[in-house]
Amino acid sequence: MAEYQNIFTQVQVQGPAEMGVNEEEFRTKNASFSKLAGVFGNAQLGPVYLGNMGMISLITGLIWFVMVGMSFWAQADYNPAIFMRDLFWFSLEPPSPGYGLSMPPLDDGGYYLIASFFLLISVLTWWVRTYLRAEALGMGKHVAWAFASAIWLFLVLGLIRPVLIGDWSEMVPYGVFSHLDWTNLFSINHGNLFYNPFHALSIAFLYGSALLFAMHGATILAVSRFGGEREIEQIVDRGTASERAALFWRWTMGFNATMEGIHRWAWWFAVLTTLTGGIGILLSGTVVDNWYVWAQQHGFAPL
Ligand code: 07D
Ligand code: 07D
Repeated sequence: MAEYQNIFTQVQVQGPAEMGVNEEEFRTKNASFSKLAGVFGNAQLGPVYLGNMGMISLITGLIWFVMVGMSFWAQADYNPAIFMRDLFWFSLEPPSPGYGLSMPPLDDGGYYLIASFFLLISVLTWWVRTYLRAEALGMGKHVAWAFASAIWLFLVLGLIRPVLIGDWSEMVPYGVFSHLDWTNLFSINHGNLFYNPFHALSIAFLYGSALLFAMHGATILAVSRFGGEREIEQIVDRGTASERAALFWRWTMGFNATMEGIHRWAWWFAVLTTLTGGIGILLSGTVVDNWYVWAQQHGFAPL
């Protein structure tokens, strides 16, 4: 009756809350249960580890968020209806060009730079948190290093490239559509980013990540009736869900990943998306000004 359990047919069993190993002072003391959370993942919520890095990250992240929100609030002329109506169109802009790397007046990017400082601290301390929590659990640091790849692109966009060019005005504005306008303008300013091979690589890894995610997710769900999601117990035995999943791909494509290998594929595709992306952005305006002209010179755009 309760054999085949996936998101549609699952039975949620609930025991006492699992509080985790080594009670630590930085962990909250209580846990609760949510049936809805259980549909998507584990039904137990909490305890959560706070710790120094977590607290610094949350507080500085909140300061950034409130500073951006206060700017939007002023742009709405302190009118709640306008604030809600135009929320996606407000923008906290970086300094105007010309200030170089000096501190501009508060109302011409100075406030933006202070907010950016808090965002930087928030993202970096969250990275340290992922590293330290993994270490505390005796885990590998794979999550932290994957996150570091995203942070690489984030740092190139907002810190490294502006510093190399020597002007804070190169930074990305904080706003829903304004950051899309910035992205579009970046491409136009550098002669169409489609001719940047690192942008192309980044896209291939992004699309590849989606493809791998779909293939792996689908494969495991398709063998969940044989217990395929219990990966470790599956690897060594014959006739298991794992073996069927592998055979499925060997029969359809002539090649199959292993239970370990598929996760390495997924990790590398995701990591390479932002790793190659960051290289592409770093080169734009520093080494290569116009990617279309560059492509013409290198024989893959018509002269
Ligand atoms: C689903 C995990 C949850 C995260 C979410 C994002 C904030 C920002 C702050 C309004 C997949 C939370 C968002 C906290 C609120 C203010 C001031 C991750 C998931 C839900 N973008 N971008 C979005 C960021 C850049 C681009 C959405 C951040 C580059 C395009 C969201 C950064 C360029 C499109 C967002 C960043 C770029 C988006 C959904 C940082 C080139 C969209 C994101 C810090 C890479 C899409 C209206 C999402 C959209 C979108 C956040 C950087 C391009 C607001 C935090 C400069 C083309 N971006 N973005 O789901 O709908 O991510 O935009 O670098 O089409 Mg962006
Ligand atoms: C932004 C990593 C940093 C984020 C961090 C998260 C918080 C919030 C809160 C959880 C996303 C911090 C989080 C603070 C936490 C909560 C609640 C990752 C980020 C650390 N492009 N394009 C890419 C495509 C065009 C342009 C990458 C496609 C046009 C620019 C990707 C197309 C023009 C940049 C990609 C297309 C243009 C990019 C991003 C198609 C505009 C970049 C990968 C089909 C008109 C970025 C080298 C990513 C990059 C980038 C895809 C078109 C501009 C592969 C599919 C030609 C300026 N583009 N693009 O993972 O790396 O981002 O480029 O047309 O900077 Mg592009």
